[in-house]
Amino acid sequence: MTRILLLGGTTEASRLANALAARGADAIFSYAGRTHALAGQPLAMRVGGFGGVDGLRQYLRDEKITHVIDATHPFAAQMSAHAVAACQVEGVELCAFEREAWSPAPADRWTRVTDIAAAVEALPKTPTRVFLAIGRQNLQAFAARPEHFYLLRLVDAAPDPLPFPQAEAVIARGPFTEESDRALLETYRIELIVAKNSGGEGARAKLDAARKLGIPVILIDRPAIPPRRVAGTIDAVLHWLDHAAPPAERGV
Ligand code: 3Y8
Ligand code: NAP
Repeated sequence: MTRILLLGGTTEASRLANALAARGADAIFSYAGRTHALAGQPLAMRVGGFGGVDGLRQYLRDEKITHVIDATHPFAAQMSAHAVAACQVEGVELCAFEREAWSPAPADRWTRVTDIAAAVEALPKTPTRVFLAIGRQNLQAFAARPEHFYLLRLVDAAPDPLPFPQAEAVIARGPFTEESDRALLETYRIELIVAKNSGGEGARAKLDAARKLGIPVILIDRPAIPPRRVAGTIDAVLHWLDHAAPPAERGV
């Protein structure tokens, strides 16, 4: 009997949840619980970490999960690594539902960097008005460059004071549109964007607006994730679900 754990937190995960609900799949949607007022899902939901690889293994056994779909964000590398490890040991089928990384159009003015620290390094030497569109978890690294003005976009209001003297935060939960992001860039007279190469549709509006306005972008590459099966479309995931090897006989 197929029982699915869907590791969510992206636009693609929400779309896949609808497709699974439409076919009456026995599936549980999992959020980390990173934000308040999480978007609802048409599946049973669980919220919060599993307690590392061992906690996830226990959960797979307790819930008799036969298939895990990792539809987490490309920067949720720890969750993805834990899913690879736990499914391997427990003999549970795993498939990632991952969106392509963004690649530049001719008019894009992108500087690709490998990680957050490299993005800080790549900031201009002269004071600049920066849209720091990387969320909340990695802001501390930019405290080293207080000379810039930072516009932040957070899902929830920042609990503690921001780690730099010149900053403003807008509170918004995407997906975003090109026109609203263009208005944001113009209102705050943004001269540079720092963003993650998240891929997908929900976060790319700011890059399309930047291209139209001729604003340069520092784009952070995705972290490495251990090898696993990857599907790029909902149909490919559903095909895998229907044809993946039956769950290996698991010891009691
Ligand atoms: C908690 C679920 C859906 C999913 C929507 C996508 C699109 C909108 C764009 C910008 C970039 C950023 C951030 C972003 C986007 C989607 C998608 C995406 C980027 C929610 C969500 C959760 C999170 C966690 C949150 C992080 C933060 C990252 C903001 C829900 C809304 C910057 C990533 O305050 C915090 O701690 C926020 C943390 C991880 C990155 C960070 O390091 O701060 N996402 N985002 C999920 C959970 O608890 O499991 O709240 O309902 C989901 C979405 N965020 O259902 O339609 O699919 O990518 N999310 C990035 O890509 O750069 C915003 O502002 O332009
Ligand atoms: P992460 O760094 O890869 O994971 C840190 C820990 O958070 C994991 O080890 C796990 O805790 C828990 N966790 C992460 N995703 C989970 C999920 N879907 N269900 C249950 N537990 C989860 O993750 P992150 O980057 O903080 O992302 C957290 C959530 O936000 C994910 O759902 C992700 O899809 C979403 N998101 C992240 C980004 C981003 O930029 N990172 C962007 C958009 C959406 P335990 O070790 O205790 O099991």
